[in-house]
Amino acid sequence: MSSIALRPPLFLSLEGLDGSGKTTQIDRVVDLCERHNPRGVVVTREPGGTEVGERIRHILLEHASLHAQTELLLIFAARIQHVKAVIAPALAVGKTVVCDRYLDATYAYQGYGRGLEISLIDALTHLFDIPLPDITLYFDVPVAVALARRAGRTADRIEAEGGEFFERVRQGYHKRAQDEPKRFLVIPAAASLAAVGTAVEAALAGRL
Ligand code: T5A
Repeated sequence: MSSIALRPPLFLSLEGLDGSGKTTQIDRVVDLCERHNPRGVVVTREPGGTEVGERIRHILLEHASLHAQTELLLIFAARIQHVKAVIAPALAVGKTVVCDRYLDATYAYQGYGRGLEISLIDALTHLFDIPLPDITLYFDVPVAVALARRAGRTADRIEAEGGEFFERVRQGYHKRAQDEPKRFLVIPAAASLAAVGTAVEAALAGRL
């Protein structure tokens, strides 16, 4: 068994549709992680997390039009920088990393949403040695709930996609969760704020 398998779960990602409520719950997740790791917690996000990553985020979310393959490679460029400059160094000194969106979003949005080959995302992941999170909290909501929560807010380039796109994205997340049931903790996130918070605590109990 490798030494990686022996370390406690330190790398957590939060995933879900735009408007699923994951960012609202991140402070609770961070509090729980801080209680279990005296070395500290690094909170970060994708796309972003570094100076260059935040610049790429701006292009991804605000540029009028991008080819799907350009979008994918920009996401990987930002991710490589993020892994090398932030995630790997933090994990190496025993800190917990909590990341608002990460690799599963690429499978869900670029793979299932945009229709790019899953094998292409697999290949980039292996080529650039992108680590998987230990735990992924997936906030599951029907598309209609996510859209209603975003109502009245100006949509960015990806949020401006229609309901069918987000149905495919949700299917993509479901497939990822089915394929990796130990890593994915599925949170029924259409419930009230308090109920979702309780579900997050219950899901993480005994896992940190
Ligand atoms: N992207 C990202 C890709 O396409 N590929 C990738 O590989 C990656 C990494 C940016 C975009 O990038 C794309 C996906 C995204 O489109 P982002 O910055 O995480 O990703 O943006 P969003 O997911 O859009 O973040 P949001 O803040 O919009 O959505 P959240 O975090 O899911 O939702 P949140 O917590 O902000 O809540 C939305 C609203 O709902 C309310 C909140 O108060 C808020 O108003 N709310 C609730 N209301 C009722 N009941 C509850 N339980 C609620 N929980 C929250």
